[in-house]
Amino acid sequence: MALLPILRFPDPRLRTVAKPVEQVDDALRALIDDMFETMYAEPGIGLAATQVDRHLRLIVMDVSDDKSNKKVLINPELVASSGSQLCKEGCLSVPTVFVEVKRAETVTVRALDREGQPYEFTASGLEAVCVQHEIDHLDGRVFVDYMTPLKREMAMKKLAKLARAEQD
Ligand code: GNR
Ligand code: NI
Repeated sequence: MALLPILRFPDPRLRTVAKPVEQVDDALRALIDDMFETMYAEPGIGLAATQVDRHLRLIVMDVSDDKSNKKVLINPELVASSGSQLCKEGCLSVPTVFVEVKRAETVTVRALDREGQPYEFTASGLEAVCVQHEIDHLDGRVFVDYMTPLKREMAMKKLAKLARAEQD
């Protein structure tokens, strides 16, 4: 197992549109394990392969406090969504920045699990937010895209300052 480096906004690689996974094999499962380890270490509630510079349609998630709700989503598809909610979102690729984003309240997702078996689940609340946030990553979108230009400019400056502070 290994901790993987996470790409930081505005890294252009975060704009890559991920390709479907063609084979669910041991190599992919090793990546899944590393992604969970990285997500829990941060800590975060979700991680898209895009964020670790692997441009495959793969997401790991766990919105629980006790590692009891692990989900692997391979080639996820949003099959239904309804309602709306506002959630203050954060992103491991955009540290220290939090923004309210309007998302669907409930989503139904079809995906493959870590054995390559298809399954479907319905999520609401924070878990639904997380699914939508992660699928955005797979499509090259980052939550800062939903900010007003002024707020986005402020966030960019904050991130640049943080990056400088980390260098010293
Ligand atoms: O850890 C995370 N927390 C979070 C909180 C509110 C809305 C979305 C998220 S996802 C984020 C992890 C991450 O960046 N996933 O891509
Ligand atoms: Ni994110």
